[in-house]
Amino acid sequence: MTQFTRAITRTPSRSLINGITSVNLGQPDYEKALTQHQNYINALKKCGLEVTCLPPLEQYPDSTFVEDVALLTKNCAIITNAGAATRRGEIDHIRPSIENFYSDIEQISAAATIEAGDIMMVGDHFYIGLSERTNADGAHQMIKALIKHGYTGSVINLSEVLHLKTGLGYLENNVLMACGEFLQEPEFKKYQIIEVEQDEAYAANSVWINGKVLTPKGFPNTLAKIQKAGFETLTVDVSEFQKIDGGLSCLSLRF
Ligand code: CIR
Repeated sequence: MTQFTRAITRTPSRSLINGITSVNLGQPDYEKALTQHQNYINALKKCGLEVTCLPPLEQYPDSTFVEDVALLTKNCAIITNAGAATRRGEIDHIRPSIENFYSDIEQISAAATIEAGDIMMVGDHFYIGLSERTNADGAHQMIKALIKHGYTGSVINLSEVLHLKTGLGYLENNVLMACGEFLQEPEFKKYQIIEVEQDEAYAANSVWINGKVLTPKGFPNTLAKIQKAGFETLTVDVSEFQKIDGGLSCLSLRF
């Protein structure tokens, strides 16, 4: 079971209110987002992580979602190439902070696109979602880089949600939270599934960190299911990030 020691986050920029969105929940309230972000960092610290918080990037409204621009593992760091054109420049700003922790950094090359919200780690295996943001070439390059560093990878098709982890969260111990299209996925039959109902779909993106499960506030049925499965939970309000399609996992790189 992977134990994490560190996390990287980025303070939301004022431009956050113009982040890409597919939901109709209104614009985020910036001041509220800042408070929620601070509470999120505090929750990461409660899970035992040392958090490096990077400064806001006004030119990139979605740059607080640092998870998408890199994959950090015990063995390697791989910088992605965002599928969303407005997010591509974020990689140049994440690199210096990653260089503080990794000496050998891989980079997915242009034309191939992949966002790490589409990557779910299960032990030494990485599932990669083929989505609007992640193409086959991106997945292929990522799997090649992972194999080079002692891991394996495979692809999962998705069509209903933004990223693979929008509808999935691996809680270790063979337990997988799943919603919607992923409930029928043959590849996931081997896991103990916690089914997330459609009206609580946002809570499928809950995150296991060092024995605790971080889960978004406001989804009581899913919270009860996670607790019933034996996990200690920590709930954080991230309503302002939900308004621009951001889940709990995408607000940090954990390694
Ligand atoms: C975007 O569309 O890129 C952002 N508004 C949300 C990114 C969420 N990231 C994630 O789920 N890993």
